[in-house]
Amino acid sequence: MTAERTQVAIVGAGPAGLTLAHILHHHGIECVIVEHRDRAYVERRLRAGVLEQGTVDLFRALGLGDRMDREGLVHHGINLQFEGERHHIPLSELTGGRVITIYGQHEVVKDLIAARLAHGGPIAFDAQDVTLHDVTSSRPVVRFRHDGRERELHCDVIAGCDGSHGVSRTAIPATELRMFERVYPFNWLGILAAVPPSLNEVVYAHHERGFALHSMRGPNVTRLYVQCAPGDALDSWPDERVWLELKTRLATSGGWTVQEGPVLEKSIATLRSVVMEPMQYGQLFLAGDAAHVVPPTGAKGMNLAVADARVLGEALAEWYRNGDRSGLAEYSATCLRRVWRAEHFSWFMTSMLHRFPHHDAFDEKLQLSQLRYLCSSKAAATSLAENYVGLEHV
Ligand code: FAS
Ligand code: PHB
Repeated sequence: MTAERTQVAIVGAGPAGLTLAHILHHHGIECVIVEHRDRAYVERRLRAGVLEQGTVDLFRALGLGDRMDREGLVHHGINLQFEGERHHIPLSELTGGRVITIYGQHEVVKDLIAARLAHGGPIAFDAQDVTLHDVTSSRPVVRFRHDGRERELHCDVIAGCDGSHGVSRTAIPATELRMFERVYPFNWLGILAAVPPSLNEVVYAHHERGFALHSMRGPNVTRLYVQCAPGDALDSWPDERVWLELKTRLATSGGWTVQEGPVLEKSIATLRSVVMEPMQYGQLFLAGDAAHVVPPTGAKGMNLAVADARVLGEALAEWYRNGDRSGLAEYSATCLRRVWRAEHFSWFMTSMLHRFPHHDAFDEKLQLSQLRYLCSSKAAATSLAENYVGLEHV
C-alpha cells in the first residue's frame, strides 16, 4: 500500500471533476483526480452539446476557452417545431445578448484534461476498486488500485464527481440521503452523422410520432436525436429507420427536413430526473451527475456539473485562504437552488415535447397550447430563453 497526501481528492474526470481541479489549481490548492476509465474512453464518450453563457465565461476566465472559441458554434436562438411549423426563439434578443455555444462535451473534456496534464496536475486514469473512507473525519481517505499498486490518498476533502453510477454517493449512509426521482417512459436514440447541419440552429420538434432534435457538432457533423421506447435496443433501429423517423418528425409543411449522411455513432440514453439531498456529508461533497441527473431536453446536465464545481471550488478557496467554512456549510443549499430550477426546466421541456404513452387527446392539446403560447408571447419566450442560456442568479 502506497500512502500519499493531497488537499482535495477528486473522484471522476468528467466535466465536474475536471472543472473543479482547474479552479483549485487557479487558487493554488493541490488536488488529485482518480478516474476509473482510461483517457481515450473518457475523451471519446459523446454526451452533451450545449454550453450556457456562464459555462463559457468560466472556461475563458480559467484560460481553458481557446479551442472552444475557435471551434465552438455561437448560437443566438433555437427553434421549436410543431404541426409542421417552425418558430424561432431569439435567445440573445430576449436575454440582453446572452448566447449558447455548441461545443461537444467530449471536446470540453479533452481540453480540460490536456490543460491539467500540461501544468502537471495528476490524474490517475484506470483506477480500480475506488473506495472512500472516514468521510466524516478531518482526514478522509480514497483507496484504489492503480498500475498494479494499492494506493491510499489521504486528504482534507473528497469531491465526489463520479457521475450517476459512481461510488461517492454510496459513502453517504442511506439514512442521511434523500433521493427524488422521476423516470420518463421513453429514451433518446442519438446519432452523429457526417453531413452538414440542415439548419444553422438547434431544432426541437414535437410530433405525433414522437420527439426529435436537430443539433450539430461542427460545419460537417450533425447531431440528431429521436424519441424511442424504453425497451428499444440499438439493433431495432437500423439507419434506415432512424432517418425515416428523423425526416418525418422534423419535416415542416414548407418541405424542409433534415439531410441524411453516413452515421458515425449511434447510442441510446435513458431519461431520468434525479436529485440527491443533501449534496454533502462530512468532508465529502457531491458535484454533477453524482448528485443530480436531468433529462437532456433542457441541455442542462453538463452546465449544472460545471456550476456545482464553481460553487465548491470557490468555497474551498475561502476555507483554505482564511478558514471561512461558511461556503462549504452552505454548499448543498446553494447548489440545490440552481439544481431544482434546472430540474423543473428540463421536466417542463420534456413534458411539453414528448409523446407520452398514457397521454390522451386532451394532453396533446395542452402540449400544443403551451408551444403556441411560447411562440406568441414575449413573456413566455423570455422565460424559456433565460432558462435555456442559463440564469446568472438563482
Ligand atoms: P460524468 O458522468 O460526465 O463523469 C463522471 C466520471 O466519473 C466519468 O469519467 C466516470 O468514468 C468516472 N467514474 C464513475 N465511477 C467512478 C469510480 N467508481 N471511480 C472513479 N471514477 C469514476 N447533458 C446535456 O446537457 N445534453 C445531452 O445531450 C446529454 N446527453 C447525455 C447522454 C448520456 C448517455 C449521459 C449518460 C448523459 C448525458 N448528458 C447530457 C448529461 C451529461 O452531460 C452529464 O450531465 C455530465 O456528463 C455530468 O458531468 P459529471 O458530473 O462530471 O459526470
Ligand atoms: C446536443 O447538441 O447534443 C444537444 C442539444 C440540445 C439538447 C440536448 C443535446 O437539449
